[in-house]
Amino acid sequence: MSGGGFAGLTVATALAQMGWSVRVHERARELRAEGAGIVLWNNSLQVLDRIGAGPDLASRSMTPPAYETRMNNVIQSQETLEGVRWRTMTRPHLHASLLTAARESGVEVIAGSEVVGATADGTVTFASGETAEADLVVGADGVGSAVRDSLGIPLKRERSGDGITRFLVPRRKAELQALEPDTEWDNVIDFWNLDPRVLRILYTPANDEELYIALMSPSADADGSRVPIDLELWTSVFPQLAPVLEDAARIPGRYYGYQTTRLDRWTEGKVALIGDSAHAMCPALAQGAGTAMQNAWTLAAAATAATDDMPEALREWERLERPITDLAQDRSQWYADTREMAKGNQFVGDSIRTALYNPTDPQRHEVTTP
Ligand code: FAD
Ligand code: 5PR
Repeated sequence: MSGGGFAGLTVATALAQMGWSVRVHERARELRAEGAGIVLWNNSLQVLDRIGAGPDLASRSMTPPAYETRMNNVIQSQETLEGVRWRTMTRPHLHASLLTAARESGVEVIAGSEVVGATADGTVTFASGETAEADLVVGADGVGSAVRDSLGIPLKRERSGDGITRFLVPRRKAELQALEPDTEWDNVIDFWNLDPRVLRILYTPANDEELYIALMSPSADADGSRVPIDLELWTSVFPQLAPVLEDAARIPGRYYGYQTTRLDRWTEGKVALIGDSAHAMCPALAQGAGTAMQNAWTLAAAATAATDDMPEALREWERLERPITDLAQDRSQWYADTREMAKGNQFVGDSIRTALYNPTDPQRHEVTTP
């Protein structure tokens, strides 16, 4: 395994539980998640349940009463997502739950170990100059994947005009309530402003104490995309969020431009790619990590079921599993390009199909609707 992020830890844990001996090589010296908060849906929550990380995570995450969308502070929709499993949480909590599950399953996680490449026959080369042989190599090393690049798989990268800066700050619910008493501050609230200026704040409670906020602006807007944030600008547009923006302004922050990468293929011989290394996507539908964990599970199951021809088993895995990820990637790109999310009521039809998918259901490819 190259990479100890959400994809790498999930596939490692699933494989170990299926009887494999697994080693994760993580470049960073410290095992922890960067970034702020995250939203997960049924497709990844099913996988977390199956690998035993569900209860630990459930105690440190929440399901808000509704996913609300506002335009110029006017409510467009409050989607209660009846019957849909979804949870919000912090990235450090998700990472810690996965790391615990991995270790309890016997996965060996080696920090400070950088992979520089792999070959189709299952040879991995490390920055130290050492090499290792494996029956299966997984490139879960993120959007800049060294494993992917070393295989020379052709890819297309698309950058969007908008981007986002993310923060984890204290909830300050009572202060927010005082400023806007009629608001349900446990909701996810997507505050859009398109006219006269494109500025948006996605407000996501992650648990009782922590709030995830994502501040979006076009990269061409120098003040909107500045870090640390321009507090005066953001509070002038979103005065009801002033208490939490003041906290965010004290954090350095990093502006991240939306991007999508699409690969010709996800596998090469005994090597498979999952997560951002294979299918980095815009965050609109909150499915980057979700599809990473979904594909981690299905890859582990497909590799375990493989008889003698691993490369063929991996190709078949991609053929079966890729369309549902491509769908999320295409829809997310479309939302990022059009900003259609600002209209609300987004979690319907094709935009919720990937979220509802259950990668652990053995019958999943027989029951999909035409
Ligand atoms: P990463 O998390 O990037 O992990 C890769 C790991 O590999 C890292 O630990 C890295 O240090 C390591 N590594 C890299 N190179 C090497 C190497 N050469 N050798 C060894 N190790 C290496 N997704 C959701 O599902 N829900 C959301 O709400 C959501 N919100 C998002 C918001 C934003 C603004 C962005 C940018 C993304 C969001 N995503 C979301 C997407 C999600 O963050 C990613 O899709 C997910 O983190 C991908 O996981 P990964 O394990 O593939 O990659
Ligand atoms: N949804 C989520 C998210 O984190 C972002 C977006 C949508 C959960 C960005 O941070 O559209 O940018 C988005």
